[in-house]
Amino acid sequence: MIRSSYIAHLKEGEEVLAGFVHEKRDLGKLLFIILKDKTGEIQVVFKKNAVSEETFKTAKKVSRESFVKVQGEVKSSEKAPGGRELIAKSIEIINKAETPLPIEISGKVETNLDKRIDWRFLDMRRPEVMRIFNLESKFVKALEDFMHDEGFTRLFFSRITGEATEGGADYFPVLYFDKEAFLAQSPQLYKESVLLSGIDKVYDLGFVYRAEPHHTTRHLTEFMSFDVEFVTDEMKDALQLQEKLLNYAFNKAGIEVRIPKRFPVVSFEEAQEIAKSRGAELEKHDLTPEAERKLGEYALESYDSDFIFVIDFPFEKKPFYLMRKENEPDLTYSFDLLFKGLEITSGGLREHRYEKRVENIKAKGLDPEKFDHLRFFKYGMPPHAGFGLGIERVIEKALNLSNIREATLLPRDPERLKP
Ligand code: AMO
Repeated sequence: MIRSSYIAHLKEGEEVLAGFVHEKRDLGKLLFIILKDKTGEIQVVFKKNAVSEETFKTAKKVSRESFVKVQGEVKSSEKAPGGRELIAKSIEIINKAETPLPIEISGKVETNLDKRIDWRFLDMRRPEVMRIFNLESKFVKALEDFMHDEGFTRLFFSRITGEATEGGADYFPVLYFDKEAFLAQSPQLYKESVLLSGIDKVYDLGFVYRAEPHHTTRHLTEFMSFDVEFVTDEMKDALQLQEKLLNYAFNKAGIEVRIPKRFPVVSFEEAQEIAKSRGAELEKHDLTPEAERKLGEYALESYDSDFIFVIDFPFEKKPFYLMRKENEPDLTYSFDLLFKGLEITSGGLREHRYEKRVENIKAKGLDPEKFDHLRFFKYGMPPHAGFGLGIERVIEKALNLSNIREATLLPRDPERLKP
């Protein structure tokens, strides 16, 4: 038996605990070890006269962050942190930690992020780091629960593809025998095409890949994309679905954010004006990161909301698969959702009509012959909409972290492939 209880669930009486030595204090005849596991910490007391000489010696020499098993009696104690302590009878060093530690994990001194990620699994022994990934796990479970309750089917789309999903650039080529292949930039063309089957609500969750040589706090080359697609002929259904989904998931995961039932919505044109009036540099056909931040401030000040939709983006900077507006073909039925001033989802109403879709591809200067999925669009494709949500960005913003890498277990960027 490795343990009789986790630390947070201890009852008074005899217990066996296993965990890491967080801290050691040697007072001569008394020795304190702060033992931690994933649930919490407890003070373990070794009294020289109450344990064997062997036990006391072992406790004295154990190095910080070693994995140990201790047996003893849990007693309530007013002086002990957390109101209880373990009076030790024995200790076993199951696996010792080398000294010195490669990074500081006591929380007393900050190690820089890059170094921490070099040692990610050790870094996770800090409760505030562990918390990030526990919250992510809860949040994702809530997303999935919601989708199932709403009648969505979870499908698994391949991440090896012969099609450049998002329009052509920024893909990782793969050595695939004698063929040209890429790591998928998104399951976009599959999640749309499958609607031909009769399944009318689908989601997928998995890594996607972008060979963007960015060195920013919001870009990864591999990120977890929550992809949703469903049959509808109105974009507003996709906005509403996101409102309900995010309200449910944040609430279920116990993450506190300013989230109204209905999110404010502004058009791209209005968004540009708002950002400009707040001093942001603009780009003609897209929101700059600075404009996104200004819109985040605007949403908070005007609507007490951490969320705001921007809709109707120019076709110029949006992918070919979006439907262009009937009377304003330079614009698309599209949206981005900003959370605390950062884009966390994008999507829209898609072009489901074969001929128009081909036109869109050509308008982007792309060759329809290169898009295998098009053939499915000839056989009764229903109108549809959907979106993709970047999990790491949501967690980063939800916890007010300053870099997407903080919210990514094993970040991949142009420099990093380890661990
Ligand atoms: P898009 O490329 O906007 O859309 O991506 C969707 C969401 O994914 C996140 N994201 C990223 N996260 C980390 N690093 C990156 N390099 C990165 N790029 C994007 C963002 C973004 O909002 N197929 C469409 C979605 C759709 O229309 O359904 C797509 O991939 O949170």
